[in-house]
Amino acid sequence: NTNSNAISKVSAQKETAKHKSHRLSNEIERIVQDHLKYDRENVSDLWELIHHEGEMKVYRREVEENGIVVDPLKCFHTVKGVTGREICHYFFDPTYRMDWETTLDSTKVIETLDKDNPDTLIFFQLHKRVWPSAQRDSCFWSHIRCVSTGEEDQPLWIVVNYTTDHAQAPIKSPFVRLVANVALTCETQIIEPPLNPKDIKRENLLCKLTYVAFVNPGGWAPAAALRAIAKREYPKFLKRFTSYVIEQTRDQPILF
Ligand code: H15
Repeated sequence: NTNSNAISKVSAQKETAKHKSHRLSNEIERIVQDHLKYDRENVSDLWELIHHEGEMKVYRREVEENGIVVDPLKCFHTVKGVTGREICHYFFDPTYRMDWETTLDSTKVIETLDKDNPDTLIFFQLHKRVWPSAQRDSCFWSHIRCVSTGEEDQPLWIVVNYTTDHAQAPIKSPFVRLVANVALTCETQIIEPPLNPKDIKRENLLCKLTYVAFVNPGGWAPAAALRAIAKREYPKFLKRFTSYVIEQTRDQPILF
């Protein structure tokens, strides 16, 4: 089964600490540490709550750079019955991307940085043309990682998507390149833990999810349309994606 195969390849990093470094190692380390430091912090009053539905809260700050909308976005959500590892796995693995993504025309992996430890992939994606301006594409490294916290606690899982250049993905008009720094961080909680950890059922699982997105459209796009799309699409993504993970894992053994 490709599913458990991919999962076990990534989990290898939990056991063995040593990995080959590659041309992106330093950048990845810096960006991941930044996300681990700041993302789970609660929002200040500079953030506006733009969507609240059940456990889901979506915030944004209206920011423009040279007349281009680059609104930072931050979402908190709580998902029942799944682990952080499961959520991050389905977000990272290209096998499932088109099952839950509704804003893409295509996705392609153009490089696996370390084949012995495939925790970093380079994606080239074509985004659906959604507003009256040029179609966007993106090229980014995507990195998945498990971070140990205290002895008692479940580890954190994080996926970061960060724009990069690649010889196999030159910028070609009429496409405009999106610039992004996106992170999904997940924390698993065990509610009413049974005496024997082996007896943990899906109903004992709660996953605290944080999703942070800094996306620069890379060129002019109508501000009002862009903000309306973001306000609609991010909550839609969170609902669809988390429901997808619940559905996929429902009858599967729990992956901690
Ligand atoms: O995070 C999401 N999707 C991943 C996996 O496909 C890619 C994303 C990324 C976006 C842009 C560049 C690089 C990487 O991390 C879910 C994204 C939900 C998108 C909601 C649409 C908002 C539209 C307004 C901003 C323009 C960005 C277009 C996607």
